[in-house]
Amino acid sequence: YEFNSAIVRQPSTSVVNGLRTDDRGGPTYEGVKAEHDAYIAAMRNAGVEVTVLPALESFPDSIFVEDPALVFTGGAILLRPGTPSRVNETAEIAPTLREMFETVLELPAPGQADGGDIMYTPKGVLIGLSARTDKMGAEALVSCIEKLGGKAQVAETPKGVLHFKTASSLLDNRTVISTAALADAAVFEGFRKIVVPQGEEPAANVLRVNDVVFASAHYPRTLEMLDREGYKVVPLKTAEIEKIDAGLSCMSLRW
Ligand code: CIR
Repeated sequence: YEFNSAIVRQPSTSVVNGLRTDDRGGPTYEGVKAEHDAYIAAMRNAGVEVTVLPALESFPDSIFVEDPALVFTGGAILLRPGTPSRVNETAEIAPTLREMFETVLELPAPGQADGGDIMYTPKGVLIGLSARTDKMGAEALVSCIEKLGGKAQVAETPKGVLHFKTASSLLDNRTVISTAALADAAVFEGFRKIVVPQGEEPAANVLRVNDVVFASAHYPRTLEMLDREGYKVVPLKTAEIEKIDAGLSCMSLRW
């Protein structure tokens, strides 16, 4: 969670048509843009140099740059997002990554994996299986990560959430925050666990950036809990992006 650099992408006006599993009404472009602007400002405040890529009108979900790629200080991996409308987002971000990283690997077909299912931890990378990340994708990704000198293991994602990190996040080198459904997961054995209160499940997607934790401003019990645990919390609005199943980690690639 110590990052010097990040990539984000401006939302397109088509973001109002972003994918969602449960239609609670679409977000407004202005609302998403305001949340995104505040996110970029918070990243910069946390000491991160942010590269802002231009909006892509033909890809409503392309603001969520975390999904088509995976980055490490030593290289990047181009992923194969697990939903048709997002597959070609990889080709859109590839030139930027090839410019910024010397080593860029590609997840081989036909496996699929979304970055939202991937969590970096000091014990290695965790890859959650989900509707977007299949076994073939996860296993091929383990090999790619090993080629970059890392290690990885595959985990299950609880039913009913989009991504592994919709329900869990790394808070520090020994602590994860998660929903109750994921708290007992074998892959989190050995970690200290903070469980979000019932009714605040979306709050499990936080983003630790250097000294601070970005957390959704809409879940007061979780904010209080993080504060009590001694984390420096930066509350950020997520009401609009949540309408299209997104949280705080999705909006950047960090290294
Ligand atoms: C999607 O369904 O792909 C987008 N509407 C939300 C993606 C959220 N990404 C993430 O959590 N990494």
